[in-house]
Amino acid sequence: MLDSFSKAVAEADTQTTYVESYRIAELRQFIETGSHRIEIAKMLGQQAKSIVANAVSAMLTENPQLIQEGGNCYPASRMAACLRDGGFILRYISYALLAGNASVLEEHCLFGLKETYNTLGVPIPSVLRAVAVMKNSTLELVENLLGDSDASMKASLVLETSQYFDLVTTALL
Ligand code: PEB
Repeated sequence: MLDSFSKAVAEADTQTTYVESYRIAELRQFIETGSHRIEIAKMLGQQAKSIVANAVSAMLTENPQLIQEGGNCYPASRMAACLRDGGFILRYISYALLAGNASVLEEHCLFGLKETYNTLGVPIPSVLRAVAVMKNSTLELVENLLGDSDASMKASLVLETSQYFDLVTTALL
């Protein structure tokens, strides 16, 4: 599991060099975005329940068979597992945003997830739909949170957030 700093150091160590100047520039940019990353992580923690609940309920509205007998969100214990999974995914995305690096998301959440879902019969298209709704609402919340802060910094954090969601999708395809 890496963050922006450990990644730069590990890479330099492998090459037995000082941290290269383009990496130094990336670290400078990472530091400049630091307080925004903290704000985003805090906001996601506070909004997680509603982000997840809205996404799962949108998914269920479009596909109500999931909560009927035989559906993967039936009975309530499976529904709870589904909400919990949505929360896990969002939480690992918040860690990646804090770290400025996807490895925590990839190694601790996404690794083997597709296989787990296939084994359990969790319908992946429905997971993808819930993730897509979480992505849309999270991006909107991040945009609002960053308000009128520096436009390019805001754009790059929104893009980074969006890329972490895309990693989730790619891992499940
Ligand atoms: C991944 N999800 C489930 C299980 C695991 C995960 C390991 C099996 C064991 C258990 O139930 O705890 N666990 C989860 C995860 C991490 C982790 C992401 C990351 C750290 O440790 N069912 C649906 C929806 C979808 C869903 C489409 C969006 O119909 C999820 C929610 N996951 C779902 C359900 C189960 C499950 C388990 C319903 C229970 C399946 C079952 O018990 O048959």
